[in-house]
Amino acid sequence: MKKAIFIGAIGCGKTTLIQRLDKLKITYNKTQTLEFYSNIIDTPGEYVEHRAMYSNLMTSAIDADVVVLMQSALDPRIVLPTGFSTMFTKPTVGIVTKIDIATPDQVGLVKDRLIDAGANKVFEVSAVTGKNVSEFTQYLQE
Ligand SMILES: Nc1nc2c(ncn2[C@@H]2O[C@H](COP(=O)(O)OP(=O)(O)OP(=O)(O)O)[C@@H](O)[C@H]2O)c(=O)[nH]1
Ligand SMILES: [Mg+2]
Repeated sequence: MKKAIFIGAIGCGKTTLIQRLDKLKITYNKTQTLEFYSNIIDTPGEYVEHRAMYSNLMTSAIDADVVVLMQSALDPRIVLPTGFSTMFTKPTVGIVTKIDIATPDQVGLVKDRLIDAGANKVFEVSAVTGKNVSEFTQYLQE
């Protein structure tokens, strides 16, 4: 099982996806600091929204096998700069979240954002309905 670190803007759905993956009760729980789950490191969105906190992400990622960049399909912002993943020197994948409430165009735009940030492969999931979550689980197990 790969150990992953989840990185993405405030509210993009990192914790909710972990709750789904770990079969926990899905409940809103704002991440305030680093949290360690069975094989996933959860980070607060603030770490990526404020560049001064990038160093926290770099330090936290040392223990991970894969960096997972996440963004909500409803969020068209450029949250992660071009080549963001190069600071980690780890395999990097992306996840477009909240596809249950987005249009294909919204999903496509955010997928492009994640590729630009350095994701080599992008999953499109809904943590709420569970759509495509098994593909990501399989990737972690490979
Ligand atoms: N419709 C829908 N809502 C989602 C999905 N994933 C998360 N949400 C909602 O988005 C909100 C924020 O989700 P979180 O998982 O707490 O987001 P986060 O990325 O952990 O946010 P921080 O802890 O602030 O960094 C919650 O109200 C979730 O219910 C999804 O796949 N679909
Ligand atoms: Mg969270």
